[in-house]
Amino acid sequence: MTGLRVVESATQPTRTSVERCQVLGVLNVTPDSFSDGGRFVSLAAAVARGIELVRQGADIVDVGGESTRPGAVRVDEAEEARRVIPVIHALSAAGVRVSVDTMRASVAEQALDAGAVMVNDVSGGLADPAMLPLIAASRTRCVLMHWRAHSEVMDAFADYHAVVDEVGVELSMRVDAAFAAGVRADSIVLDPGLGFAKSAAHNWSLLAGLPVLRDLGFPLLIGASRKRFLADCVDHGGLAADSPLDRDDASSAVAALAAAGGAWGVRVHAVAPAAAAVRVASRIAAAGTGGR
Ligand code: PMM
Repeated sequence: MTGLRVVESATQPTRTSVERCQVLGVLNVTPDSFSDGGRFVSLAAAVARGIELVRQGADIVDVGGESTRPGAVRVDEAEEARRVIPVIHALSAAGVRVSVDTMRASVAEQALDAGAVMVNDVSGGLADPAMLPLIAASRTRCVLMHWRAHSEVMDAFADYHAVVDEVGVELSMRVDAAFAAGVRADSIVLDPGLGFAKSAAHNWSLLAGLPVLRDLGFPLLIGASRKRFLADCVDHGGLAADSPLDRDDASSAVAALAAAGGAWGVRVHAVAPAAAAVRVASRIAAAGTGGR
């Protein structure tokens, strides 16, 4: 595998097989996200949903104010902040661990001030040159996701010869950029970015390639929930169309398998079944290490 760098595990946060995979519950405060857009746009509805996600088993609530579905047009910075900051403030004040799903350093900074404990940047620091320096200065945990272009045009970039290797190399480049900005190794979580400039076949290959991506030496987050490629696995009972909500069972199956495969976390909309799935994986892993 040329170019794919494996980081020495001694300097990286390690995750033993019995630690439980983290569940990130998705809270999109957007009018237009593909599966939950428009449901939680009022502050009260969004906060109530965030608390409900924790009750269902979310370890972290991932709050986003900008849709990244294929073809989505960007919102401006002020509008994104207006959507997410009050929600993050209220949830953090209620004791919820919140991450902010944003590509903008200014929004991330306001979110950290409002109590967020993690920054989830789907562009891996590519969209805003101020993001990695902010992560370094704040010493906050960050998710660097594999990303090639903004959602409006990303489908044109779904071109790979060997998707797992190429995503690994491109993630390693983001790690290098993060290190150059002063980000600490133990702050970094990597994410292959399922659905972002990826075809269905690419997404399946990346899931199959989880062990290769783990060899990069960083915790891995997997975001398959409700994505279009899962429609293949859904029996529509004879109906032609499916909706994103029909993909929750398949999403939970991916959560279980990702957890069993050593993922640090899964990002899901339907938290309760995914929380059960990762706990099942954790029980099996624990039994396997000491039950004989
Ligand atoms: N997917 C979406 C949004 N944010 N963040 C990470 N780290 N990984 C993902 O796969 C990811 C993400 C798009 O899904 P949504 O519109 O349902 O939130």
